[in-house]
Amino acid sequence: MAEVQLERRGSVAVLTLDNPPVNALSVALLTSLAQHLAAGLKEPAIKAFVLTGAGKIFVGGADIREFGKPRPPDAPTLAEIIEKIENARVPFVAAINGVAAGGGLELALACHARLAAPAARLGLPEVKLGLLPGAGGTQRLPRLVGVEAALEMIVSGELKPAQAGLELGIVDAVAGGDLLTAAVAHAETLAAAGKPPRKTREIGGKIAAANAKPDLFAGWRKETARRFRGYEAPQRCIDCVEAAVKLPFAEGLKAERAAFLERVGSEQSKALRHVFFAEREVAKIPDVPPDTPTLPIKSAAVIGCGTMGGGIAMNFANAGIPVTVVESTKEALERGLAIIAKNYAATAAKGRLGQAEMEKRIGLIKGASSFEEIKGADIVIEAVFEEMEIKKEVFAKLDAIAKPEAILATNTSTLDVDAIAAVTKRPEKVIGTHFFSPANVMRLLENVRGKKSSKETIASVMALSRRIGKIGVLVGVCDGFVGNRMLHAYTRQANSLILEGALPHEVDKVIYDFGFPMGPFAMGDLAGLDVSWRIRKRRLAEGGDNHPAYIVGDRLCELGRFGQKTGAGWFRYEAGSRTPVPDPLVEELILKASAELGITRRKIGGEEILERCMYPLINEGAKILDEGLALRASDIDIVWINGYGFPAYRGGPMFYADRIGLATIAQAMRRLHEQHGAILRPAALLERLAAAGKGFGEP
Ligand code: T1G
Ligand code: NAD
Repeated sequence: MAEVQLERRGSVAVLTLDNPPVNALSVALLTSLAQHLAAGLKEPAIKAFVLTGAGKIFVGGADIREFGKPRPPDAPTLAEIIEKIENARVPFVAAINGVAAGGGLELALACHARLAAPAARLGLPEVKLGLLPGAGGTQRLPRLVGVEAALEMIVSGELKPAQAGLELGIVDAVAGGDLLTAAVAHAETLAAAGKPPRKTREIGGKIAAANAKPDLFAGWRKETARRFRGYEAPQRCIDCVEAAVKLPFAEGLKAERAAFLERVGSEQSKALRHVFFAEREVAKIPDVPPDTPTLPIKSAAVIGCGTMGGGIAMNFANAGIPVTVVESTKEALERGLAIIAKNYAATAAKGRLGQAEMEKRIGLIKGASSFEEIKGADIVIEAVFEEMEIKKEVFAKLDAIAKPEAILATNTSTLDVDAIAAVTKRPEKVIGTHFFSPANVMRLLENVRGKKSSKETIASVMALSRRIGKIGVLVGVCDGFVGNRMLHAYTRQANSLILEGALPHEVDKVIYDFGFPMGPFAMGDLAGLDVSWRIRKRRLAEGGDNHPAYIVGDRLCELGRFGQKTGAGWFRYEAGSRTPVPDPLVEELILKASAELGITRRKIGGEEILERCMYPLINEGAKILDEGLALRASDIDIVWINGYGFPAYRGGPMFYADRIGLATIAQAMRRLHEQHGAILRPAALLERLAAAGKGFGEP
């Protein structure tokens, strides 16, 4: 039950905010706090207050689940409580015992002093929820840390460690010993000083300094528009900090409040709040309870040190786990290890990794050319060529050599994990761990559950995903799993559109403007057109349909145009540049293919391009959900946001579909089905939910 506990320590009242798991400032907690304040501030024997949080967290902010929900009319607001604290007759000291985020930090900023535990972290991450600090954070933080430091914290939403909080001037001290004791002593000192408590709102020096830089905000708006392209909240944050500089405190506070209320109702904030909870839901597997035992992973091995293997190995080293990479030849091994060292050196050169830490990580990666050397590994991840026979051969050898409890995982992007597991005597220990390129950077990890993967194996790789800094999403076995299967539906339509009348740069512009980092053709050039060409040829060899949509893509590959790595693909690339340049030769190939297929080219507008690319992708997501190959629609959103650059401020494809309305999407799919045939038949689940007036997000 959310409540505030009161403990008297002499003349100091300690108020502990208790609302597990993160002491979110729910209506219930704020009500309890308001009651204690009302009583305590009337109690003359109380000379000071200390605020702290129960457990390991100070306060995780306002209760995000309550946004947009009706509030009891007489419920106290955070802003009202903050006013009471800042204007109190006695000093308030915040004892920041852990994370102080959002409204939690705003509460601390209203106190008259702040002490932090060494492990505490402080920040205003509201912008990540499409919001802005709505309880004085944009007005009080600049007064404490200066305008530019405040802009950096509020626009990025990053949490700062306690020591940085001290250096910035947010906290007055980092308490090495018992925090509460230090805070009570500090409160007694302030009370004994007999001076009116220092109000953050009255600290003006650092604000005034900003007036000397007239272009400050224009510069921040320009840079922020580039850094957070498409996101609305960062700009609103800048508006509010500017108000702190340009307006008297009370006016600034009003401006912030109005901006905050506009944000709460915005589509982008609804989408980003959905993403916040979706990122936490992915870890919950209905039939794998949280207390399922997991295999301790103390050492790892990676088979194949090519494009993916090297990045995968770096993830383990980055998490402090010793890892051995095995290659088929000495040259390939040396090449792979050299690329790893080069990647680390590049990160260090950007100042994002210290020399000692770099050497430590490289030291954790060992090369080997025989499987014998990895027989002690707790998990082995295979990342060899995408050929079934080679993978089966590797798994049969691993099964014979690896210790019985070891997990054997495959990084295949399309092949049947069950077929691979079947060549081992431990299919319960086999699972897919589908990383995304570059594997040491992309946050997404599709964990592919085989028919026989045990709950322990699943729980172990889901826990490992978090440990190596990935978002693990559990998916089922099918061709391309969740991400690549939907990608296939999307790129197929993009390829059809250029045969019907559009050009690659036109399609890419629509998708770029929608919020993706790049369109499907530039993305193909980045990933390498030969990768999907090889998969198409395999599918054809397995009796798959030879749809003409890829006719131009195939011809580019036959010409050796594999994209950036060959200097040309759908676009041309100047030496040393990654900027796609439209190429008349490609346009010629496209016009020729249209003519060959007897297609009369037509003008295709942006709306049609967007619909034709996004709706079939969503439709494929509906099929995947219906087949039970994804646990929730929000899991699909997390796959697409973290693996394919779907704009998070649109919530992911399934959330985006729900905002448009499934009836609209179903109707459009029916039209596309009529025009383009069975490949675009509306998914049964889409039709069912549309008919029921429901969304993918509803149970
Ligand atoms: N409200 C409601 N639920 C929350 C929550 C919050 N603020 N923060 C976390 N949870 C839930 C979360 O969904 C999960 O639930 C559980 O708590 C544990 O979370 C006026 C308007 C604090 C750093 O943006 O960043 O204040 O899945 O797994 O890894 O200006 O949670 O178990 O059911 O993330 O230890 C601003 C959000 C709010 C911070 C802890 N605050 N939280 O990380 O735990 S807006 C934030 C976090 C605001 C004011 C404005 C992290 C954390 P479940 P967890 P963690
Ligand atoms: P790659 O060709 O870059 O690397 C494969 C490496 O495996 C080569 O270095 C090769 O020497 C080595 N190898 C082959 N047979 C071996 C054996 N028997 N023992 C040891 N090493 C062996 O390929 P890649 O792009 O890294 O792809 C590897 C796997 O990851 C494939 O299954 C692919 O589908 C998958 N994948 C690739 C990407 C991507 O974007 N490239 C993304 C996700 C998954």
